[in-house]
Amino acid sequence: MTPEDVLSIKPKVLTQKQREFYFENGFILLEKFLPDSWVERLRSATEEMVDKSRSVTKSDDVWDVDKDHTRDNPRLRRLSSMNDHHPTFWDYAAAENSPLPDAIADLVGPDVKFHQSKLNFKWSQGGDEVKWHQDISFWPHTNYSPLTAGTYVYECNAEQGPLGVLPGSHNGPVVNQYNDKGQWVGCMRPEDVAKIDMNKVVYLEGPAGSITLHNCRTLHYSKANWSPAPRPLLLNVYSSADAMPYTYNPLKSRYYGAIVRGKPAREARHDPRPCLLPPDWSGGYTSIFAVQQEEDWKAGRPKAAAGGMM
Ligand SMILES: O=C(O)CCC(=O)C(=O)O
Repeated sequence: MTPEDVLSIKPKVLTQKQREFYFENGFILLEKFLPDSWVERLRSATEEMVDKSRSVTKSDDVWDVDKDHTRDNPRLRRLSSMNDHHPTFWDYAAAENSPLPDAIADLVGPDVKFHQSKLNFKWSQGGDEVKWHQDISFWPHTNYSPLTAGTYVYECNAEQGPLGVLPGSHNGPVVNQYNDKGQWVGCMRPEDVAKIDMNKVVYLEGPAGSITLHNCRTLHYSKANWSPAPRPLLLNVYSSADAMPYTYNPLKSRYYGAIVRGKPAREARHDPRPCLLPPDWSGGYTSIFAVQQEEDWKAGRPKAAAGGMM
């Protein structure tokens, strides 16, 4: 559906103004969108998972742990596909009584498909930055309806590394995310970052239960978290049902491709604009944190392992 088609359908939970803002700017912040009951459920699931991570000694397909992570002092970068690891997360991503998929339907149209999820912790006192990037070339689709919904489980203020977005960049080109050796680094080159007008960047801070929504072409980043509190951000990626991914998806989930609102597509919709391709990740991957720090390349791991499915 085009933005005009989406806008012609009555919204479920967003206002028409909010939808227009999203289409014009490529993002929107829904401050304190969630009722406290959802915030409490998500906090309790997050805390259970942090507790589980105490037995983790090194990063793997599920956990991306900080180098100082220990049983007594968990320090996490990411839990991949959190929806597969705690039922509350999937309820939130898909259930009839969750307001999140309704908000997505208001932006992509009534037929909504789930793509992937991760919980980025950005731990206190040094949780990694996420460098400037666009999401779509991590997981190209036949059209540009995919978007990422971020949920702040706790308050996120300026010191905690909130998401920073460049308004209108979703209408610009798809950027290069390979370094000058032709290696995938999942972020823009420094010389391209230098061209970004930082005065235009909008930081999406908010109280617990706030939702960030950004389009898959929108340029975004987040600074390191030097505050005393971690910043767990639940990230769920969705698209319209007629957007078909066409590269290998290393972020396995039993919910991959699930229709969470409406019905499956009969036809794929194709956007003619080109898209940068990621490497072939069929041999494995780590996470956006590892790939942007070039940890795999530095460790001499092979091409496929140096992926990083967001
Ligand atoms: O965790 C963050 O601050 C940003 C995450 C992000 O941009 C991503 O995973 O694509």
